[in-house]
Amino acid sequence: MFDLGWRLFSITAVLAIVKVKHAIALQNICRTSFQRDMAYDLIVPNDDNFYIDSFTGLDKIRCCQNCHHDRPNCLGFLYNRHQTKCRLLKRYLNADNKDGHIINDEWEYFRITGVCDESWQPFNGHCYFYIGLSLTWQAAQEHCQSLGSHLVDIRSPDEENWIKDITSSTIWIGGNDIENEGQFLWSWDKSALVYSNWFKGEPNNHNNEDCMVLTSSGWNDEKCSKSFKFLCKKYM
Ligand SMILES: [Ca+2]
Ligand SMILES: [Ca+2]
Repeated sequence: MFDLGWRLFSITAVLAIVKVKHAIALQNICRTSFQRDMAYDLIVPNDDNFYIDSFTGLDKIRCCQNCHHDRPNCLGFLYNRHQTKCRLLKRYLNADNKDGHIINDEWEYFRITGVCDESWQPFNGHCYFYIGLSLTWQAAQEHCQSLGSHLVDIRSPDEENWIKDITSSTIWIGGNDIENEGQFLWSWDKSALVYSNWFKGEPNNHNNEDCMVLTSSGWNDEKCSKSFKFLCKKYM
């Protein structure tokens, strides 16, 4: 009798250890393969085309595991801690998605992380490539597009400071007011500037300036036909 009890205890203990090891492995996957993207927390797109699947009653680790198992289809997930809701995403959230979304501060957004290709430098879920060649704004944008990226958009002071650290002079950035004078948009996704750091007196449209540059003292509008070095940006 004692022997049977001891065996049952041993089996239970082994199963518990296996379970703990499995949980730790899952946590590691979630820590190394996914990154919280605070820029798009709270945003829950209405469009069903964003979602692979939705679950209720899962903890965050299980939600992450489901996304991990459905790679490469699953590019991230939205998790609501209070309602234990999990929504697997087949599209990245970006500024485009700010139309037709619900704002709800209970939702956290996690995206898959990756490693940047050679010559590209990682920062906060994106890869950046400084091109030390001076081109017109349009040619710079086309060059970035040929690399599967776009002329850099700047979404926060942190990002701007990081960009200044890896570039050394005035560079083109990816916004212009070509379509509507005075209404600057990031050209790759046509989104408005949520963050800006214009130099005093800028943008001044001096002799019809429509393309944006980043200088050491702030942003400026410049003639699109001028030539500057530039920085390309893409998602990991
Ligand atoms: Ca202008
Ligand atoms: Ca100007």
